[in-house]
Amino acid sequence: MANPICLTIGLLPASTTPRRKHSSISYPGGLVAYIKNAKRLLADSKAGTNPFDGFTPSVPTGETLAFGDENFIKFEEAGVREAKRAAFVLVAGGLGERLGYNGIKVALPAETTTGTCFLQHYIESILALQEASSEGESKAQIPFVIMTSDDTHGRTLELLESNSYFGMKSTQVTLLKQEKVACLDDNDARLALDPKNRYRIQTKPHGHGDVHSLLHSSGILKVWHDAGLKWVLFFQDTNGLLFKAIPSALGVSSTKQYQVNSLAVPRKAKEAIGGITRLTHSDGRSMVINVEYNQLDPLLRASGYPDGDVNSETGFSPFPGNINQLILELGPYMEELAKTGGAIQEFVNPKYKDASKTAFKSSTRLECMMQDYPKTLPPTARVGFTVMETWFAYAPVKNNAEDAAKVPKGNPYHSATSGEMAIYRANSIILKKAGFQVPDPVLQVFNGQEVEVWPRVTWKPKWGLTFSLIKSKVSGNCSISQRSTLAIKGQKVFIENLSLDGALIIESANDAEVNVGGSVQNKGWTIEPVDYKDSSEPEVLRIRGFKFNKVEQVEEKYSEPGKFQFKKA
Ligand code: UGB
Repeated sequence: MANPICLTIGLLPASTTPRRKHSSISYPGGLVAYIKNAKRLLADSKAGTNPFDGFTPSVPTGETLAFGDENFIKFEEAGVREAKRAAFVLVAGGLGERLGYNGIKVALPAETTTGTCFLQHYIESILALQEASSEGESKAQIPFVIMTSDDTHGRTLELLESNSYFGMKSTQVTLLKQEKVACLDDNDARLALDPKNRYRIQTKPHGHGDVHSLLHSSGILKVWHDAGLKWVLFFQDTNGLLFKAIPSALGVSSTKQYQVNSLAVPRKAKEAIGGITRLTHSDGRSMVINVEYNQLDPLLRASGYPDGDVNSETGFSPFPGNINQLILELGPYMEELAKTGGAIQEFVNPKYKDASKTAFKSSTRLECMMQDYPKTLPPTARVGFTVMETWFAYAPVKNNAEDAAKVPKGNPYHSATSGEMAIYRANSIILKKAGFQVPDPVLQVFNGQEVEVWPRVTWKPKWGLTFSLIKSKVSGNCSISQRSTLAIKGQKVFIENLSLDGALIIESANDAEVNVGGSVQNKGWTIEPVDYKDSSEPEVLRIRGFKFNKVEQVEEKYSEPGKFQFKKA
């Protein structure tokens, strides 16, 4: 097994950050070793060598959570308690080639009702957890690491600095930059030249698996351990729903004492997310691990499933879909990395020109994946997974409009269109569970994708961190019409007997308590289609295929401390 390249830039040293590091830790054995490893992996790929030789796949069993039931609430409460002993790690070094967006993905609005970008949403969610977790105690500061790459580092830093770290203390945030690796032109691992500068070697990111070696070599894990932290939560750049699943998933980790807990959702066959699989070796070894989406079908076909990756009678693949949200117990994680140095098994995935597999369509490189971490663990390690319902846990923004429109009917689009609509859907369903009357959605097509359009409901994470919290803020007879927009931009906003048909935006300072009720009716915000080819529209709107026309709204702002009543007759 080869070791990954890693380079660390520790930024903003503080109590929970490692000492600043400028030296690069290069690929063990340097370029010579990289090329040697590449030759071996390329030869295996050409020969069609089965990386799972000797292993038989089967469907594993894990914890299944249904939003809002008794079990879920119990795990949410446990998770919130544990959060003060957690650190968060966002892997955000990816180019987002499939999305084709010009900016960094974390700067994209998760939804355009408030325009909150993914990074702001993530930070505000971590801060809400921090607040709830240490209530009544001295405030913990949850550390937040962002793994960047040359493609994303500068713009991520700029986004943070120009927005005052979205309310987080700058000392809580550490950026670790992953190094790129050399691209390869052919099966002999000849180095590819940069098409823009023929005097340079072309490079690309080495994959999200670099995060383990970077955390290890930066020294930050020890700092966290010494500070009494217990959990490290890894997540990806564009999932606007994820933090609805975090408290309960962390609760599962702590209650079940999982050293590794992977979050999963029901998976449609051939969906571009890996499958959580039990692999049992003929020598008796067994592990529960992600099998990446491009490897699952051939593995199944070679193991007595002649149809490969297909849906079962449930309409889903029997293998839960990996959403690459990992919760690791810090102590055992550190012990393991001390042995491996954070090295993660590499792979290569060349796109060949034809069946002879002699030439590539474009250059390739070695990669590694963060979810392969458990591969080196002993069989005694407590490795589990938690399956969540997709509607509240997973709606990534990965595909451009054209590719999303080609996704087979019934499979998720994973586009900016579906990602935003999924947030409104989840929030509407949650409000319904909390007692609101919410009508059925209507179906509309944007950028060639048919999506459910629910009332456009958004709230700040500190308002609705958990289901119990949301329920405590909604009472009486509340209703919202399908064409409505409701944006709750405050913490202590209590909704009682509200009937909303139009647009209502409530903003309040932390020490203002606002009771909202009565009948609000206005022309509201209409949804207008935007053609993704229409260059007169901003890219962030083109990629989702719609925009809001803010015709009329009620907007109330409470910036002073005190108790307030907003009630329309
Ligand atoms: N990323 C990095 O930080 N560095 C890199 O070098 C590459 C990526 P993609 P992918 O949950 O939807 C993963 O490209 O790799 C970051 C899982 O492997 O969005 O195709 C990048 O910025 C798959 O099993 O996804 O597929 C982003 O935040 C499945 O779980 C993250 O890594 C799938 O995600 C993922 O990169 C999914």
